[in-house]
Amino acid sequence: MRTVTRLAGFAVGLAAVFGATYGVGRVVDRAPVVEGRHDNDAAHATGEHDGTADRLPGGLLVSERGYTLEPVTAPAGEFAFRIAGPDGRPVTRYDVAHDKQMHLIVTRRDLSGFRHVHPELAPDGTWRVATPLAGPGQWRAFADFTPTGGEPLTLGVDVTVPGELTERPLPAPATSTTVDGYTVTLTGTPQPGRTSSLTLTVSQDGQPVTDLEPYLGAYGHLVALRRGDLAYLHVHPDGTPGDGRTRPGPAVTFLAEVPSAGSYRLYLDFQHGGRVHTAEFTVVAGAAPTGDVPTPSEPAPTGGTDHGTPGHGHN
Ligand SMILES: [Cu+2]
Repeated sequence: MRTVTRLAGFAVGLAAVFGATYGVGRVVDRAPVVEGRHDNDAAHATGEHDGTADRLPGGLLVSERGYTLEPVTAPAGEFAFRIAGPDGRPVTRYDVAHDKQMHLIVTRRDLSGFRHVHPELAPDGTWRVATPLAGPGQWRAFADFTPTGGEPLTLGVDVTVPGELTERPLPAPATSTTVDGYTVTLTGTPQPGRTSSLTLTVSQDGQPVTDLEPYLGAYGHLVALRRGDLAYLHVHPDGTPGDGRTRPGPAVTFLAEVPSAGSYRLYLDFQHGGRVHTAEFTVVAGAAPTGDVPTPSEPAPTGGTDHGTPGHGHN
């Protein structure tokens, strides 16, 4: 099927998504949230018509539009890389998006070991961070960034950490998980080719958490990785702190559209008690409805709708 990746309220197509949401992040950093909403709407509107939905999901390529992710040999305990620009030289100027110039996400190829960290940029263009690679395995590292003067990009590269490998089966789909003493519940099921609302609800000791803390300009960050190729979707909530309608929990709602049927691993980063926690879920898009499938509130988007029929998974 066509690779169609849309996020209602944000944009169509991953590149457009990053542009739109990162644009919001920049604006929100300076506080005028209302303009952020306009950014969203504008990006969404243009995305409907400019064909960007045909772009590949992010993270599948090590080099795209002239930019290349290059791991750099680093001392033990450190992970380092550069982004080579169209002129072949390391990029040293980046736009801030969601409070950071660089977001580095890693998982093993089996979708275990997820970490989302923020490296430091050296003047020569080398990014360094205490290694997020937690042990042996075949890892995928995603660099999510916007070079100054360029478009947002997510590049991916494989990294092998030698040692005894233990393949971890993908956890079964579930609608509830626990992390660091929090229980996080997922409602909603992604449907390929159309918009789905995903709501994650956080509780602690049986009580709803109503004082989530903004983390990188939002009450939650959701990354979705597709099983099989680790196509990368970086999704953001429907609403931002301080916009007058978005509450600090217990629920954080995302609007997402996955590019195809299949299994995805969702990683929700949220901050509470001064710490960032990551809740993980396996979801199956395009699975038979379980009686709990939300009804889209708007007409199905063009381009791929005919193939996203619930009940026809293509695993
Ligand atoms: Cu980040």
